Amino acid sequence: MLTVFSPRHRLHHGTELKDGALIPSHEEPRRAETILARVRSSGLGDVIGERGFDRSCYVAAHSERFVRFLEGAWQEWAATGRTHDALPLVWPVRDLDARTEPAYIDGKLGFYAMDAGSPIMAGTWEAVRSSADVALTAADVVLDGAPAAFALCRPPGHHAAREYVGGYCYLNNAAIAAERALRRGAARVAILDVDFHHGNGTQDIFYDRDDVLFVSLHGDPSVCYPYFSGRAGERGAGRGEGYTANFPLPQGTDWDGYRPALDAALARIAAHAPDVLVVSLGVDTFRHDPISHFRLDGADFLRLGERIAGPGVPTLFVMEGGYMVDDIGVNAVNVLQGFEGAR
Ligand code: OKP
Ligand code: ZN
Repeated sequence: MLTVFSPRHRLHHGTELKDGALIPSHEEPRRAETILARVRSSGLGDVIGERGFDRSCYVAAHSERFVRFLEGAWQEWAATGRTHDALPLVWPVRDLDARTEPAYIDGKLGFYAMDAGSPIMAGTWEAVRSSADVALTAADVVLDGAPAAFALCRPPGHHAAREYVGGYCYLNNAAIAAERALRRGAARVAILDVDFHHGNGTQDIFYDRDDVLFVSLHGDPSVCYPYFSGRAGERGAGRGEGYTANFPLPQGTDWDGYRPALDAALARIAAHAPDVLVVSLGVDTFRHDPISHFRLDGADFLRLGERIAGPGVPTLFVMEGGYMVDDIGVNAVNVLQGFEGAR
């Protein structure tokens, strides 16, 4: 299958708060470079660059004012004389005013964030935009008739909601690709999120809709990030009722525990009869992932890809998480090769 990749991801490498210190983020450039190297050495297929897309493609999944904030945040921050990463420190929780956009950058940073996991630096917007363009380009490959494509996105996107960043994510690449599919004529889209963490942002964007089914397998949010979404009782709202399906699984889940939930997720997807399947592909379910708590091994990722091929739907893989960088290339490409071998 074709891979879409942009070297512009390198313009973003932020810091994160961990164990009382600001350290270089686990979401580092070497992640995408390692996957790219494995794509090439494995002979998966050709690698192409991203095309440019109009910002209306991002606004399809986000609000206009949120996209405007992302475009200008670094300039507003730098204009105050600061040169280090922009991070939020105040959030409008519960009965605080979560509707009115503050005028000052420090207020905006908290207003448009769920956590301090998505720092903004000088190159962040260009990298973020390139990541969304990678997803859009790969979506077009599938919509033009290819059975599958791989969007080697970085930074990831599934924690980014209609109006906030979080968890290393800024624009929701998978949601933007799903909107592209609808705009180009698909009647129904399904998103399968196999990243270890719940895709709260994708869920938020499609929660009240019945055209995009969102199905996620993830660590139980009562003990795993992002803590405040991903419970089994979250099933959608209004006409979207029944079009969100969450499979929270215990810490320590291995393939034997994962497979039945995966099969139930795939059965729900088949019932939706999607024209396009978007897979939010995180490989932080790996047993040696430094920030996650499942126990899949390398061969399990081949099996995961095989099963995803089951519904026989044109499939767009969008890269999300995975932080054991030495193994991320093999694990991600194993999913893609498992898929190719089974279809
Ligand atoms: C992004 B993606 C837990 C810290 C969590 C944020 C994790 C974001 C994961 N000790 N920090 O879903 O892979
Ligand atoms: Zn993750």
